[in-house]
Amino acid sequence: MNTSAPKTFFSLGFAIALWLAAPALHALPFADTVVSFTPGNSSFPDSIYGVEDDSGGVYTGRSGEGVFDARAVTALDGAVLGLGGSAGIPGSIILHFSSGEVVDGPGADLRLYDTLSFRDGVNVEISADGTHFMNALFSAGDLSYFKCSLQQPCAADVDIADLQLDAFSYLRITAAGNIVQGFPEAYTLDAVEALHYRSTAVPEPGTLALFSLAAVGLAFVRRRND
Ligand SMILES: [Ca+2]
Repeated sequence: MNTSAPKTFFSLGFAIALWLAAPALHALPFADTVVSFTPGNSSFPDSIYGVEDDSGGVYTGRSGEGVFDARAVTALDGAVLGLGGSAGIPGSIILHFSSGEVVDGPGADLRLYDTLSFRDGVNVEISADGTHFMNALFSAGDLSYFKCSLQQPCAADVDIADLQLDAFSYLRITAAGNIVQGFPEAYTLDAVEALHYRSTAVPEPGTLALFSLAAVGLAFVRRRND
């Protein structure tokens, strides 16, 4: 009697179920919502904040000097928002993870991506409620380095291990330290990624069904192997 065929079938079913469920479980958690954006003041009347699109057609939002579009900072695609702020008030943006929160894990927990030219200075504050923020990172930047790109992003990492906050879903990014002048001015943010994340979203029915299928398949395979 050939018993290998059913086993193979259920193993395959289990593998497919896991494969289908994986994208839903491990979708890259980028900050997906812009709560507010306050452009900085510029010492150059014609070189201010705005969106620079170097995505090669991937980004479909608006771009240009003096333009703000939330889509520029909610996907890692080579489209960036220059916050502005070479004179007076530095530009500042508040972002939110709407379906979960960043938590503490080994090493860095949050990563900012600057993918355009200069390694601009930046200050990062985090908040659990969107109202009370605490300092989490200051990076002075380095304007002698100007090779930040989508292929080789300039990352700014935040580790919350030593902060008195176990989890957060809001962050405020403010131009600071060394600020480049000229469009797009100051810190050029592409996207913000959670490296350690706890989802608060309810799994979709489809995902649950796939898990059930996987569990049944696994139980069946184990029984046959006993
Ligand atoms: Ca982007």
